[in-house]
Amino acid sequence: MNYDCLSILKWTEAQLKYTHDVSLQEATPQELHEALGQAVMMAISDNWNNSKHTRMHSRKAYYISAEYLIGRLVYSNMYNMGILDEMKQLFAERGVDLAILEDIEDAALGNGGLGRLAACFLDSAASTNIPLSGYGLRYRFGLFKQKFDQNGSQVEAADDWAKYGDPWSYRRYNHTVKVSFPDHTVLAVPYDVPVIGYGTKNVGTLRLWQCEAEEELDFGAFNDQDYLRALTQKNKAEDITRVLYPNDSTWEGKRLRIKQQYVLSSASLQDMIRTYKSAHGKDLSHFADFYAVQLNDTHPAMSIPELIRLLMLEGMNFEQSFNIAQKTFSYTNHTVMGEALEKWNLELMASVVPEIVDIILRIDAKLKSEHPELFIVRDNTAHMANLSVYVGTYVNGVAEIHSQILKDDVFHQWYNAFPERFQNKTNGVTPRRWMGLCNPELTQMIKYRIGGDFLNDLDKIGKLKPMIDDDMVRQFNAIKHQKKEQLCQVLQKQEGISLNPDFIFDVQVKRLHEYKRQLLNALSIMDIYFRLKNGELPDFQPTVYLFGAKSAPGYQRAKAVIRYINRIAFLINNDPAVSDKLKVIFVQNYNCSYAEHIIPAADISEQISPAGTEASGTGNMKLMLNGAVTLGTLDGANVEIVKEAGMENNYIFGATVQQINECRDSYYPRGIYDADYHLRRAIDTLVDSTVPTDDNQRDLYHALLDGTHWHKADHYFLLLDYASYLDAKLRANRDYADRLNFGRKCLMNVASGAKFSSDRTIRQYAEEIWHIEPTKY
Ligand code: 26Q
Repeated sequence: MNYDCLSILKWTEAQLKYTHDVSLQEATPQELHEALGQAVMMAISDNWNNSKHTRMHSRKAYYISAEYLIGRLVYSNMYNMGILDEMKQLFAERGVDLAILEDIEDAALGNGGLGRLAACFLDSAASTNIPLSGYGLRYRFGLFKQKFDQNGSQVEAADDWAKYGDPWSYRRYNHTVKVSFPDHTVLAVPYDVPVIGYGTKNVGTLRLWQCEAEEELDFGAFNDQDYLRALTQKNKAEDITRVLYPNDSTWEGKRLRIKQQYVLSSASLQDMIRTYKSAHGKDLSHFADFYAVQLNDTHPAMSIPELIRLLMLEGMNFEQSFNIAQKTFSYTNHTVMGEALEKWNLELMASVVPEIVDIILRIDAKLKSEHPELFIVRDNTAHMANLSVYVGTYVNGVAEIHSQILKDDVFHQWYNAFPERFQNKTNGVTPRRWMGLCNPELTQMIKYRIGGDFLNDLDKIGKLKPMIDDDMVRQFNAIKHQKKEQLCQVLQKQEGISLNPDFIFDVQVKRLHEYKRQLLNALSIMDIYFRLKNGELPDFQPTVYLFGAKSAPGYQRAKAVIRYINRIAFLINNDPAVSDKLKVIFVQNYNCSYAEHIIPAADISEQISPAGTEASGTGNMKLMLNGAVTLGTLDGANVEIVKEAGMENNYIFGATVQQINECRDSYYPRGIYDADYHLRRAIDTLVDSTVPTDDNQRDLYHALLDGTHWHKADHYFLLLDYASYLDAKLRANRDYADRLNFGRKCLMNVASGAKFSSDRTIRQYAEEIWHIEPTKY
């Protein structure tokens, strides 16, 4: 805190001078970013060092995650340091607009919710002085960049995010560790990223491992003029952290993925054992007294057998090592969908990590001797979630309803055996990035009204509630309009589209997945379009439906949905008959930075998964905090959002978990299709010639009405929920006409957001799972 902005500016100028020989005004955005980053790293270095030393001897927690979706760091780092405004000012005085750093690419070392949650947690731990560090992988290529071609199809491009350098990490070669496979040994080289707390001197650390070869060049091969062979070891090592797997919520068993997971697990645990020894000496029997490890889903679950293996190498027996591992680890589950749960074939695994398989088999034998009804290994397959429940202290879901489903369904037998292990930790988001940084206008308004900073104590935001009056609503509406104008400028620049900021902004931004039901949204838009053309909706308030989503590159159904939405967008946006009422935009390359522009501008937040499928959602929280009303099902954290903000201030529709379970066996979507003319007309556009169609769109049609060999018809209940969805959607649209009343609902959501700060979440992990205390400064 109290960073000296003028020094940072001077250092930036000096860096630019001696690395590129340019002035502040001449520098490219990339050069400026690099120099400013280095200057900021200098400014925080004492605090960072101090934070490491202060926590050296106390009990700490580690978050191990295969994904960290940290986004762009330059603004958020300066924001958390409390210097962003002053730095902008200083640069502006010298003729440089810091907005040029909008050109800097995101660090997207994650797919979606799970990766962004990890980033929010680190921000919150740093800001609340909780001694938590992160371990992850430094992928050379992050999540692919997305474009749409002429057909409206998603096209992927490599995301070489660090091609201009990465000023936000230090390479710490001296802490390199070795990780061995049967056919080669690789180096895992750590890169440390500072995690700057807001309103504190505390700076946490995210340590990302990058794989490199022990010998970069095989001189024998080189001398034989076999240049390709001379580089094989280098490539083989670097392949491991070359690319982030772009799947979200579907599991794929790949050799390279096991290698990634093992490097993450082994390198992190070797590193923890090294730091343990330097702080507490050689006797590792107290390991679990000083270290708590949180597994972000099962992606790092090989850490469990790896810790056991490492402790046995240090001379402990299996039982002792097992007990330490059991006390050390806890596991967070992020999905209930069977196809997403990691299950590794044992032969495949044994060909990559044979010693890990041996230990898993020993753990499985122990389990079966104690609990014959349970298993980790079955049909030659290791179930990583079961391993994580068995060799762990706690297992948690990420929203109340999700944690309940874990107990009732997914881990029912495990719950019977170990009821005390099951917990809930409802997700949260960092209010610094998702309010303070992306919506300074709203933040200012609230600060002024409740008198003082609330971004590191979001409970204070509740003070707004009794103060909401027409005057505040008008001010809120004006701010919302301003955020829409800003978004319109971004959309003009990024997509070449002009929009009217007076429209309702109805937003669905999240990964593209069948269970998230972007297709349901699209079908309702087609229905509304036809009705508008027929003059059936005379009072319809002009609305833009905005989508942002990436599909896994091999997920044909999801890609067909993207194509379909782009095609209806083309149809609707070019139809003069509705041009003053309806627009559809699918933005390209939706990412963290795009989210920071879209979310503050949203009026309506679409959270429309069938009840019981979305573990929590976190976009729903970001949108709520920025004053969008939720148009959603009783799923994931939506349940808690409307509990806090009131059903009457949101638009809830659709079947409940119970209702879905009750109707599942007799569900007959074709009956609904036959009985509902409007719905039928919308669904038919998947196969008739209203928009260009193709085999994949026909496949969507048949999946809805006929089913496939692996799923019954309409597996995600679009038709079941359609009528109540359209009803809620049109109700929200009608309500918007009363601007004061609608604005009041929005503000009630803002004022009810306290629970959804990840500061609350991380404190609960610290108290109820890790049993650690904030560091005192
Ligand atoms: C696994 C194996 C092989 C390849 C890929 C994967 C993989 C990768 C990422 C599987 C799943 C994911 C990501 C899951 C995810 O983001 N889940 C979301 O987590 C959020 C944070 O808890 C929740 O809010 C969302 O509801 C949940 O969908």
